[in-house]
Amino acid sequence: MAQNPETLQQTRTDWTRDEIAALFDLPFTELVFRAAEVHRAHHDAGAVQLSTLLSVKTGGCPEDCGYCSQSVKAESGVKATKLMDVRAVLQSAARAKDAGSTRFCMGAAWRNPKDRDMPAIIEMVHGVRAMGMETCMTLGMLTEKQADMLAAAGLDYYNHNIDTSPEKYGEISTTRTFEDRLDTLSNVRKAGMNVCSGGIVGMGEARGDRVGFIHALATLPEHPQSVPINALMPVKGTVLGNMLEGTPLAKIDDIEFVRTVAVARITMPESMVRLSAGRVSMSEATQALCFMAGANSIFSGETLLTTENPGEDTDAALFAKLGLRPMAIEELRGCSREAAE
Ligand code: SAM
Ligand code: DTB
Ligand code: SF4
Repeated sequence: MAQNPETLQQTRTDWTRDEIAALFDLPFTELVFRAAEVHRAHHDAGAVQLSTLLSVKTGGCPEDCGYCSQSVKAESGVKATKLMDVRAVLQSAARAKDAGSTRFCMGAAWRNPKDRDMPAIIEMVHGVRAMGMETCMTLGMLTEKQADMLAAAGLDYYNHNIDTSPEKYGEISTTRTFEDRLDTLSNVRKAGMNVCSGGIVGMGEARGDRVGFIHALATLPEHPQSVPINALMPVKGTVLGNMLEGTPLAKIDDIEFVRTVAVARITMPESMVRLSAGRVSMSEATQALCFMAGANSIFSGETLLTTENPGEDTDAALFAKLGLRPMAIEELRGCSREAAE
């Protein structure tokens, strides 16, 4: 059978917006079929990685991201906390490992980490790494020096999302720029860590913004090794939660969400594409289409950072129904930069 050209071609960072728009425009079944081909050429389509999130410092964030429950500007009822104790973080990581997670992602609601926070953060990385899980952190903007410190501590991935297209970005956050996000990604890459960067679909953006969002990721100097695709979790009291409530834009169309996953898979063939926030409002069939279209990781457990997630039993039942298995840690080595070098 003749294969589609995307399946065989080299990984490219020279995608044009027109090419990406043309992928989005394909008939749905053709798009998903092509994405599934690319997926199979680069990954084991029968395995999905389980990742666990922990909010190690919640709320009170000085930034004004319109989607986020943790911004000081949001009236979401999320209580601000201090940075958690290292011991409590490691207990939580051990529970995640017991539940089958191979990746532990720690998030802090900061504009950027302060120097005084770094020793505890580094201890967290050491402790989780010693358990044999992949480590990921998302702590806001990083200087070159902070990125180097985290890399030296052995942090595998740093998550910093571009969230949407460069054009739409100013409507979503005014306290930082799209360029600021790219600068941190560059510091992370230069420090030798894997980049985790993706964004949110369903913030009332146009198809063209989704094209611009994928284009910005797929034309970075290197593809992010990890690409989380979140569906907006509308939170009451946030700018976007309030603005979209009761409108037709309150939930992204499932087919359009799957299209975004498929285009991410085709344009960034080697990356882990993560079906992230928003699964609580997705049917089993929509999630199955996301896996078909190349998503190969989910967040496990009942809570993301502050919002709801399906929970382990529900996901175990879904995996059983679909004949999927949780990815083992040994299967992940090929994705790490260290292994590639
Ligand atoms: N403060 C850090 C930062 O902004 O990079 C890290 C934490 S932030 C909560 C991590 C990512 O979660 C955001 O970039 C956004 O993509 C996603 N996120 C936050 N709130 C969300 C929501 N309500 N629905 C979907 N995704 C969300
Ligand atoms: C990402 O892209 N999604 C995760 C992780 N990176 C840190 C966070 C989702 C958060 C959803 C909203 C909440 O729970 O507050
Ligand atoms: Fe703060 Fe991150 Fe939430 Fe923006 S997304 S308000 S930076 S915690």
